[in-house]
Amino acid sequence: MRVLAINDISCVGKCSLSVSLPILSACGVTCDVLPTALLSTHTGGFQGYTCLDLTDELQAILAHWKTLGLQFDIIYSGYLGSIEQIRLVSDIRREFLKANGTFIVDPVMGDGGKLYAGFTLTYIERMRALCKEADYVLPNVTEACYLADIPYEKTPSIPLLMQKLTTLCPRPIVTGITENNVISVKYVSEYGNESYSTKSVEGFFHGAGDVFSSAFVGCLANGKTQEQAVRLAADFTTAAVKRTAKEVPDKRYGLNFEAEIFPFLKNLFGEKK
Ligand code: PXL
Repeated sequence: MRVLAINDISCVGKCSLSVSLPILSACGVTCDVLPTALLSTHTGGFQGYTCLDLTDELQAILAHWKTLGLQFDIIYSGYLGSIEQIRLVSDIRREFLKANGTFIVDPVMGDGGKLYAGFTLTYIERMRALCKEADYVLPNVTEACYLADIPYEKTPSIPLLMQKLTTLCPRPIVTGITENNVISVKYVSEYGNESYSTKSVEGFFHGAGDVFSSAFVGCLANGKTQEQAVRLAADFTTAAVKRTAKEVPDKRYGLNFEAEIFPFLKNLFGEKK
């Protein structure tokens, strides 16, 4: 099983590739990487971070890969620094995804009701088009509202949100919906709208979306169903968030997910979920 993770490398702050690589490897999956940008830290809360856009290098890497005839079972995209990179990811899907492969888009654009630095309305428009090519999209609630073109609410109307998102992608999975001490993942199955909730922890936890998405991909790569993958990934993320709330004073430095990998793997490989 070969997964291609397309995402940035934030050298410090535990998000994107520095989260996907360890989690997918722990899941027993080959994680090949296509780094979209190199940042000194992620952009959430640090001042003065550096960012090297790698678009030109991506073209050279892809040209080389073509000569190798590489094909992937799963392509999973995350933080894309520019509209040009969105177009490139669409090309990569067409050229490098196996005929029966799975394309998963985490439309990383914002959180807490706001877009991250550098993202624009045109970017959102292009991201909608990329979502139309995906088998699964994994927005948080902020990204979901932007994609669905509805005003941001912490707890939006789920039927409306899911109905709008399914016009983009048949299987939207929206993370981080908080209500009355629980945090839920809302998703769509063949039976309609579904929800999986765990106990919420007060506060904002950087990189939680990347931990969830990477674990979800790792579970699918191991043959789990969508529902099983949602549950396993949500339990893992919640456990990491709980631990981080107790152990990590500065939440910009990301989740202590490493300490929860072993229990996650026990659930993934050992127990029925
Ligand atoms: O975790 C999402 C993310 C990924 N990559 C970069 C980011 C962020 C969120 O702020 O800044 C560079």
